[in-house]
Amino acid sequence: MNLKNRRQFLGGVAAASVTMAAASVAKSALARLPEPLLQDSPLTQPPLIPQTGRPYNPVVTLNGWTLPWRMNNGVKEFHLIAEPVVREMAPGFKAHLWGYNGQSPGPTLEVVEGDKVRIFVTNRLPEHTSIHWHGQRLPNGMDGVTGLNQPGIQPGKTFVYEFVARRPGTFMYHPHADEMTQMAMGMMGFWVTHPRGRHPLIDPVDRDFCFLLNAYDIDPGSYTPKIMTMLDFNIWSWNSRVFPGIDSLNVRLNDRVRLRIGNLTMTNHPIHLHGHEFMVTGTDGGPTPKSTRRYEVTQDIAVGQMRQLDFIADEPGDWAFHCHKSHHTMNAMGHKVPTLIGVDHTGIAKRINRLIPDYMVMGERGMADMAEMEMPLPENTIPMMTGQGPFGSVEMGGMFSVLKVRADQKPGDYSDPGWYQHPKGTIAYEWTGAPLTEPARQGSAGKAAMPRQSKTEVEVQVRKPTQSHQH
Ligand SMILES: [Cu+2]
Repeated sequence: MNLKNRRQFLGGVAAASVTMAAASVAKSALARLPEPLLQDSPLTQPPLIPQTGRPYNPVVTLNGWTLPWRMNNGVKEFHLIAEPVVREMAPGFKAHLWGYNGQSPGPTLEVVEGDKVRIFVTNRLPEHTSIHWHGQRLPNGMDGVTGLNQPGIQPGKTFVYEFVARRPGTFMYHPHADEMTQMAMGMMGFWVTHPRGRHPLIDPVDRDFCFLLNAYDIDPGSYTPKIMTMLDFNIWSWNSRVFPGIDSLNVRLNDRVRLRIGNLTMTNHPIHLHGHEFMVTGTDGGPTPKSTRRYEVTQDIAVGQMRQLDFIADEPGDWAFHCHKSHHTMNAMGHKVPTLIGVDHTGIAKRINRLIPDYMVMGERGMADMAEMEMPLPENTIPMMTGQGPFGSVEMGGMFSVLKVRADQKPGDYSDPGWYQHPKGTIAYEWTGAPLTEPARQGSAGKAAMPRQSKTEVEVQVRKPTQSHQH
C-alpha cells in the first residue's frame, strides 16, 4: 500500500491521518501480517483509488474510510484490529465504543468479483470475538459464527479468514460473538465487491456513497452505550455520527449517484430523499432484476438489510436526506416528558425557577423552542434538535443529512460547497399583501356508521403515555 498516494486524494476534504499502529504487535508477527492501519479522523475520507489489484470505481464511506490492502502472491490482504475506540459522534459529543482500526464503524473493505481475499483479524478487546461476513458466498468455516463455524478469537489472538469474493454486491461485516454487546458497542463495517468489468445489472455511477444505520443507548452526560438495551435506543446514527455531525453528500449536477445503506440497528428505517426519485437497484442478495425496479422517494430498510439506491442528481439545491421516523431525527431527550402543547404555563416557570434555576418548560408551543433556546446540557451531550442552516435552526438530530447538488462542483471533488444560493424568486416567502379571505375549513365531525347507544359526549384530552415506550 502507498500512504503517499493515499494522501494525494485528501485535497478538498478535511485532512486525514492514517497512522501506523505497530506498537503492540510483536516484530515477528509484523514480518508476516500486513501493517495495521488506524484512522483517527471521523470525517468522510476521499475514495481510495486502487493502486494494485483489479481496477474498480471506489465508494465513499460517509464519515468513514476504506482500508488499504496489500497484494501477496495474488491475494488481497487486509488487517482488521478489533479494539476499543473513542468515536466523535458529533462535535462536542464523544462515545466510548468498540470498533475496528481506530473507528466505529470499521473501515470499508473494497474488493473485485473473483478476488482472492485474506483478512487478518486481531482481537484487542477484553473478550472473544469473531467476524461474520454478512451476505457473502464463502466456505462454511469462514462464515464467522462463534461456536458453530469456529472457536471465538480470544483477546490478543489473530485469526485469518480466506475466501474468494464470488458475488458482486454490497455486504456488511459484524461479530457473531456476544453479538448484543459487540454490536451495541459499534462493531460493524461495510464490504463492497465491485463487478469485474461491465455487469448487465450494475450501472457505473459518478458518485457512490455507503453508510450503515446504527443506534446506541447513551445517557445524556455519559460516554459508554448501555449494552443491555433491547429496543429503547436514544442515539440514531449513520456510521456512528449524528446530525449535525453527519457530513453532507456533495455531488455535481446531473451526476449519477448511488447510495448503499445497511441497517444494523434493531428497528427499520424509512430513508427519505427530498427533491429526487431513486430506484432500488440492489439488496444484500445482489443487483435487483430490472423488471422489479420502480421509482421511490422513501425506502424502508429493515433490520439486517442493505438497500442500494440509484438516482440522477438533476435538481440543484440543498436537499434534506433523512430517516422518516421523526424521533430518529432527534438526539437523546428526556423521554418522560408529557406532551404539553396548548397547556398554559404562564408564571409557572418563574415560580419553579426560584427552586431550580435551570428549569425550562418544554413543549408549550411544540418543541421547536428547544432548538432555539439551547437549554443547558450536561457535559458530552448533543442537543436534541439543533443545526444552524442559512435560514435558522434546522431543528434536527440523529439520522439527518443534506444532499448538496451543485452545477460547479468539480468531478471527484467531495468537499462541502457551502449553502445553496437560491435563484431570485425561488424561496418561499411571507405574505405581506392584502388580508386574505378566510380559507375553507372542514366544520363537522363524521357520522357514526351505526347509531350509538349512549349519548354522553366525551372529548379526549390527549396526553402521550410517559411510562412504557419502545422505538
Ligand atoms: Cu430511523
